[in-house]
Amino acid sequence: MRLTILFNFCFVLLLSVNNGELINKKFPEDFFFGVATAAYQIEGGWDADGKGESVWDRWVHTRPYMVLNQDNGDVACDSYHKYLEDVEMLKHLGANHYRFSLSWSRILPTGYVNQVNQPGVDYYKNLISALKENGIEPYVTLYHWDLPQPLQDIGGWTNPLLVDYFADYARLVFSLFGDEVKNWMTFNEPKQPCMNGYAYAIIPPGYVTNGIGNYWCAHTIIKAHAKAYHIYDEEFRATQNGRVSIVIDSVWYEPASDSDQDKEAAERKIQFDYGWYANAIYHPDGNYPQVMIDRIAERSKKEGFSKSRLPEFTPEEIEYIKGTFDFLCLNTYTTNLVQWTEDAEIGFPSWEADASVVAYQDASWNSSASFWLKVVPWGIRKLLNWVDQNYDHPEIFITENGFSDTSELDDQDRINYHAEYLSNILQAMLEDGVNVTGYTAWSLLDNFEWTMGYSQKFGFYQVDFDSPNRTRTIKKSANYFKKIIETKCLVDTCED
Ligand code: GBH
Repeated sequence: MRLTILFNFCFVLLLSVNNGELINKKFPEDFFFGVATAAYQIEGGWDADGKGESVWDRWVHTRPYMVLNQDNGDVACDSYHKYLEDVEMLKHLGANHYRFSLSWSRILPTGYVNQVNQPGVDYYKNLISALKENGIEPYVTLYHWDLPQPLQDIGGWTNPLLVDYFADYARLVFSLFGDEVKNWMTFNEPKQPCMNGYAYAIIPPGYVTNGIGNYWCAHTIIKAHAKAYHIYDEEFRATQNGRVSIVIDSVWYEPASDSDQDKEAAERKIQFDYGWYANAIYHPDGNYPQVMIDRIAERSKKEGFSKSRLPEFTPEEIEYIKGTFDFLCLNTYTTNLVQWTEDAEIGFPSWEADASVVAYQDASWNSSASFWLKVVPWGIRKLLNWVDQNYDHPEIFITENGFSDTSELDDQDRINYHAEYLSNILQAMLEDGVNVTGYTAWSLLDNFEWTMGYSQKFGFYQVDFDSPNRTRTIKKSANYFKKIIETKCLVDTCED
């Protein structure tokens, strides 16, 4: 009797998830499980071996108070020097793929293509070879927010010239790494730099241009993505046979009540948030969502502008941008509730006023260490269904999903998060017919969490940021994730 209790107790500890709520079916054998990072958040070596200055370097060096505890990414996890240790960790996990980003200014110190930094190229060549030797598929993002400073000095993403400069960079990296890299993502979460950088001024370039600059930022990025896609199509696809996409993030927006008004508001919000970037690329008709076009045009007119603050795509551009993805890459972490409200008064233009809805989180939802990240596992299933239905049943690859704490090796809450989110993903696949082919946990290791510095930890591995060695230590969640990758099963035993 005693033994049984003890056994059961250990059993529960080992399994370490509330099995009752988890689906006991298996993920398909060819499902991809991996982890993600981004260059500025892990590499360090900010000026090593000829690397140029990025907007993040400039930001943390000139306005250190803009990051919690004045942390910066000068050294970060020192992955520029310790990437082979990272590969060892990936091997331990049994990761099928590793999603990382290229630092544009490590490869092109000025941002322009006239000057290539060979040590930077070699760094990525070595990383990619080490991954391939170990059977880990590289999933490479070209832009995870670290714009070369010289391109900011000509206006950054509000300058349409960046379409061509990004295209030059894309062509170069396809030619350099495309024999090995078969999965490309042009941009990571463009909404984040466009909103936080061009509207809220909490990250570089620190502009307060809400309602105008953020719309131009998005406009340039969407066109730059499309151009890079076409370059791949025309110059590389035939010989390299890879695929290209863009990573767009969304939270799930759940109507706060059953009322038609709240439902309409929730739909409007996801169109203003996700559809803003996604519609032109993923929707069979292309272009911005009609609700954005109409509302912003109407408000701009009332505000006294001569035309809409939302830039227009020409009919040729709509055709050119539409369908520029080979699979759909989605980042998602959490859910918001949405309530209908009266339209904001005409006055100060902003994206929020243009949308005019109330979004909030339920105080009863479990928290992470990040104020915005509440644990709402059912939200991911609803979001997957929304994407499936709105964009014609695409192949969806989850490129980020994860949970923050404040550094625990016994990170049970992270285990529960991934288990419960994965369970809902599997239900979306098996019960709703959504075509999900991969899951990428954020993150391999604790890293520089932008405005929050090193205070919020997302890793399967802990990093000691006080030690010059940046010592990595495995967390309990790493072994849980390893087991999922091995067995394709979230619980102790799955039905076959
Ligand atoms: C992802 O963004 C990023 O791709 C990744 O780099 C990041 O580390 C990870 O999530 C975890 O955050 O504190 O007001 O600045 C997810 C969306 C956008 C959510 C920025 C947090 C910060 C809000 N994130 N947001 S604020």
